[in-house]
Amino acid sequence: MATTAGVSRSDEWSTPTFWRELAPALRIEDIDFLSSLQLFSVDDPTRERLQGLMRKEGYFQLPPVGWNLPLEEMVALVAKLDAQGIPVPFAFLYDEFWALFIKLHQVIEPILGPGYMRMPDFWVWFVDPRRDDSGWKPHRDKTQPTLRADGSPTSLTVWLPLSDATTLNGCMYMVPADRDPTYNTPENGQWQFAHQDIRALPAEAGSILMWNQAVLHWGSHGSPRETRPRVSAAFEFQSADVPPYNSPLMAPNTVPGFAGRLALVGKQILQYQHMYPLAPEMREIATRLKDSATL
Ligand SMILES: O=C(O)CCC(=O)C(=O)O
Ligand SMILES: [Fe+2]
Repeated sequence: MATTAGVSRSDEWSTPTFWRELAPALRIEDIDFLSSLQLFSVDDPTRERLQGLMRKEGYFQLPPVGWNLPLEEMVALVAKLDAQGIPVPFAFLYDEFWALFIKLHQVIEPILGPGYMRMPDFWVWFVDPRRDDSGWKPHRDKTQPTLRADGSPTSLTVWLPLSDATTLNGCMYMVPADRDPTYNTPENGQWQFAHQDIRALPAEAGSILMWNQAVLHWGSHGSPRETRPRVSAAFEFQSADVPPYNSPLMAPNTVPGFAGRLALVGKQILQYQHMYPLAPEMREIATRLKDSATL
């Protein structure tokens, strides 16, 4: 049932004006900014090391890099969204959140191959340990086969901490592929790993984590002893030579316009509702937004 409040909120949320006023320090459809981003470069030995880690352990982590993006303002925006009861993936209305992933082009391409695509799958987390929040429970991002014969992936998840992710505010945990007896087997729904093989992945703000979509991982439960929330953003990508895992796929150097971003945010809220209780009013808004533009 459409409630009046829901309709007026989704009307308000449908205009860039509302979002520009909410976060004046961030950009929306600043074409000059988006077209002049400096991409990180990766040398040959690093590329080979990362490809090897992705095949062997199923993931890698890189220390903080100089993003040349306003990470603190991005964290402040996510906190503000959360405080106002706005689902935090609305952060992807702002250019800076797309810029993060565009800048990683040369890190992603060697893993997935030329012509790789961005999937319409992204999320943002605000894990507040003071209110007993957790990250996402244990899962594999895909249970169908997503690995080539040599172990390299046809899809991956890029996960970026914008604040420090610690063992007390819900950092990621991983069962490395080479320690997981059911990894890449038809029994991958049964988890048989040894507890000692679980790896904590604390990560400073600005670090880079990437994992293939077959590894088992989760965001942990925070402790109220920690006061700083864990803020992170993730996006998924796939190789060009396998059928789309979701649609619409996007070229990784393009960014949808404001209307397309709104529709994509609506899609995310609906497709990840198994991870969060979704209030009927929010489901209504997400549906309206998803249907508001052709994806
Ligand atoms: O951040 C989390 O808690 C979960 C992240 C995750 O599972 C993913 O991005 O694939
Ligand atoms: Fe995941």
